[in-house]
Amino acid sequence: MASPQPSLREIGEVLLGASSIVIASHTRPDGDALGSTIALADTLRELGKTVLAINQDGVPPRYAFLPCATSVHQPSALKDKLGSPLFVSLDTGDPDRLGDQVWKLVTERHSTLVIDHHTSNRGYGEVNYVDSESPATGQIIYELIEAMDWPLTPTARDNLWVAMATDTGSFQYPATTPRTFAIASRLLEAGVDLAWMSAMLFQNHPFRRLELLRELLGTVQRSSDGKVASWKVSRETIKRLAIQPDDNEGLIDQLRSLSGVVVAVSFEEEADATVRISARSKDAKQADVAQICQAFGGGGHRLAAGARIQGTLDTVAERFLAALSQELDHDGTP
Ligand SMILES: [Mn+2]
Repeated sequence: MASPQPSLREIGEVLLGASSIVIASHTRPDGDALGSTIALADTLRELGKTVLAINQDGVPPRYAFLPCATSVHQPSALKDKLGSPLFVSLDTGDPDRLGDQVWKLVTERHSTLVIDHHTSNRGYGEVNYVDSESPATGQIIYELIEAMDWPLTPTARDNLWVAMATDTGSFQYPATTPRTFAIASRLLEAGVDLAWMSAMLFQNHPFRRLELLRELLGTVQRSSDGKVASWKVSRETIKRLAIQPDDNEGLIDQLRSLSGVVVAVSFEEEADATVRISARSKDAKQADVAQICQAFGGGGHRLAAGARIQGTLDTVAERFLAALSQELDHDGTP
């Protein structure tokens, strides 16, 4: 069972007490998962530790620009060269999300440190630092570096910026706090190249993403009250455009950004007659999408959740949108 929350300094001491360390984060890694991993790994290397950063899926092309992105390896790189390292899991609420190869490594070791900000995290390590109020794991890593008075390397600085900028939706989501801006300000003072960083993050998309958007726009549906907007994409289209898993990241905001829309939903046909649903809410009081997705076997956060349902694209969309409109009709708001 998880022990009471340790202090950041205690976490720092755990890290200092290990001579070799493996750091991993969840599969299909995002900016926070990768940014936190690279930043912590670089900091610990600076302190003389032997560190290996791993991710079961490696670094997707979209994040290849991250400083030291090539220092993140796939689990096969581990072999036996590190002996019995301390294992650190970052930004991963559920150990299943580390991927089976990484999880196997964890269960072979005895010491696991978990640092995360997912509310659902039950503390599956020997030591767990879970701060669900933090908008990004990267913000926790920054606080750790500061609490320990460790040097902020240029690599850590840039990667922490990416972690925080992406997980806060460019400092827009409600979990963003004054502290987030204070840290962002310090990272800028320390030399983050904001123009380059923003160009890499937001103006560096492959053309096929625009082709995908063109297809999606042709399928837009809006509920009669205008509160739900959705679109869908078939397996055939995904194949024809050679769409990669990351290509649609953030596109759904085109729907959520509409005036009057409370929930945006994207339906994506997958192999095995399954449809992947992504739902984004603007207002958790009117629509808690985590709850709706849980009813379909999925999960997530109140404003961002998902599920996978068996069925055809049209039948799944119909079922999900019907459940959603019922929820919106009974939201209890005046
Ligand atoms: Mn995160």
